[in-house]
Amino acid sequence: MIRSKRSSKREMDSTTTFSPEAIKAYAETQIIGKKIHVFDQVDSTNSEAYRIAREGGEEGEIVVADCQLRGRGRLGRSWLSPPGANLYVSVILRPPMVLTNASLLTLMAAVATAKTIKQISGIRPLIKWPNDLLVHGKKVAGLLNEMKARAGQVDFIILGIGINVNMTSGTIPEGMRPIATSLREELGYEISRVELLHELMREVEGEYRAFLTGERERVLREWEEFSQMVGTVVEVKSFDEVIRGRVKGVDSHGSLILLAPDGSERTVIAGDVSHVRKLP
Ligand code: BT5
Repeated sequence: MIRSKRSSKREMDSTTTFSPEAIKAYAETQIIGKKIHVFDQVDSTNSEAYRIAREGGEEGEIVVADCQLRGRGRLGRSWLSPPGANLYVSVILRPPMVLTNASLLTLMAAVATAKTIKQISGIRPLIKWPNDLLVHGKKVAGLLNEMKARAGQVDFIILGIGINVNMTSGTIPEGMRPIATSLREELGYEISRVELLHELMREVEGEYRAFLTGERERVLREWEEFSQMVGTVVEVKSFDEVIRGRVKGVDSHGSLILLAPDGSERTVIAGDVSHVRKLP
């Protein structure tokens, strides 16, 4: 049943059709996408979702845009968001959890995004802690999670997910070409953004349900499988410090655990992994 729905969707959905009707049709999820806000363009889907959540938007509402005028990365960086090509999605969640566990949801979103890409394109991306998805060493997707808390409890979290789908290298500024790619660049053909979005909604819902029902360890193990960082030697730029060490894993708060050369253990809560090397 689902299969036939999907294949008929594939036929009617040209790879460039990204209409609200196509996006809203055939959505099979119960929580994620219970309400879908579709825009031709916004400053940032995260800013829009944050506004909606602050005004009472419910868990599972999502914001999707064809184009972002001021797509945001972390730490004030920007996210290249041309029209007609990629996915820019923000999901409102209201998990009953304390603030300190919130970064686990970044790992959960990374796993859901990696599974989506694998399912639709057959490409298995590598997750680079905390929020990058790489193919052949280049970034194909990025995550920006933002939240509002009250008295140590999460009020809402916005999962912001950007996937480079059909962007061609000609659209990517020259300076960014060595570090950015898209699924189309890797596959050599276009894929349907609508189909990718529906799969993303299913995967986020599946991972989020697992998360809520206490299967956090499973989500962490899936993250480790997709990241393949365990055992590698990395340098992490974290605030004003550069920390070197061998990756031991991620802890139950989503922090990266490193074994420093002196044998001590370091817990890194935020930062950029600037160098990854496999040791023999
Ligand atoms: C991220 O930041 O990777 C988070 C990206 C999140 C984007 C989504 S789209 C939907 C939602 N709404 C938003 O406004 N944002 C989210 P960061 O780790 O700081 O990486 C940013 C850096 O990646 C930039 O400084 C560039 O070097 C590079 N970059 C920018 N745009 C890119 C793109 N489209 N593809 C690959 N790399 C890009």
